[in-house]
Amino acid sequence: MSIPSFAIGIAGGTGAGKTTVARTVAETVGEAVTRIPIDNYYKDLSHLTYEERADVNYDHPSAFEWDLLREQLDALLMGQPVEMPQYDFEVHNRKDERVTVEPTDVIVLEGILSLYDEDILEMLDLRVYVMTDADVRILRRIDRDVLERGRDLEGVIEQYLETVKPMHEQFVEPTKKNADVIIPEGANRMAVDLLTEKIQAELVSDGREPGDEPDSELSFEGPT
Ligand code: UZR
Ligand code: MG
Repeated sequence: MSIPSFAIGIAGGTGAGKTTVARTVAETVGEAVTRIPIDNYYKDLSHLTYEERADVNYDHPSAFEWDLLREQLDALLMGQPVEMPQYDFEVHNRKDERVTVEPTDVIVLEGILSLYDEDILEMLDLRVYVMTDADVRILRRIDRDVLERGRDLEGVIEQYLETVKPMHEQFVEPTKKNADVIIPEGANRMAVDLLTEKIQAELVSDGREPGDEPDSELSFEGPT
C-alpha cells in the first residue's frame, strides 16, 4: 500500500511568480517533487487553425480539460504514474507526445486556476496564492512572452487588455479566498522557506521518514 502524497496548489495571476515559487520549493525541499503545470491541461485544439487557436480565451476556465487534470492528479496522489500532456505556447496547442510522470511524496500543482475547481481544492493539502501587483505582472509577462513565447509587443498588450486582465478579475483573483496562505511577490525567500519547512514537517508527521516518532497531535487520533 502506498502512502498518499502531500499536494500543494500554487495559484495567482499571470507573471505573479508561481513557477518560480514552485521551482524553488521543489529545489529546497530535499525530496523528489512532481510539478504539474496546469498549462499542460489546456484542451487539445488540433481541430482548429492557428488563427482560430490564437483567438481562444486561454484565461477562461473553459480552456482547460478539467476532467483529465482531476484524473491525473488523483492517480499521482494514489501513487500511480500518468502520461502527462505537454503544451506548446508558440503554436497554442497541446504537443503530440506525452511524458510519463512518476508519483512522488510531494506534488505541486501550479497555474492561474489551481485554486479554482472544487474537486481539486479538496485534493490539495496546502493551498497557496501568490499575490503580486498587476503592473509588475504585466511587465514580466511582456518580457516572457516576447523573449520565450515568440510574441510581439503589440499582441501581448492587446491580449492583456482584452482577456488576461478581465479574466483575472473575474476568475483568478477571487480564488484567493480559497488559499490557506497568500504570499506577496513570487520569489519571497522567507515565504518559500516557510512552505518548505511545512512540507518537510508534514512528511515527517505522516511517517514517511523511517525512524521518526509520530507527531503528538496525530497520536491522539487513534487507528483509522
Ligand atoms: P502563466 N496562454 C497563451 O498566451 N497562449 C496559449 O496558447 C495558452 C495560454 C497564456 C494565457 C494565460 N493567456 O494568461 C497564461 N492568454 O498563458 C497563463 N491569453 O500562464 O500563469 O504562466 O502566466
Ligand atoms: Mg508560470
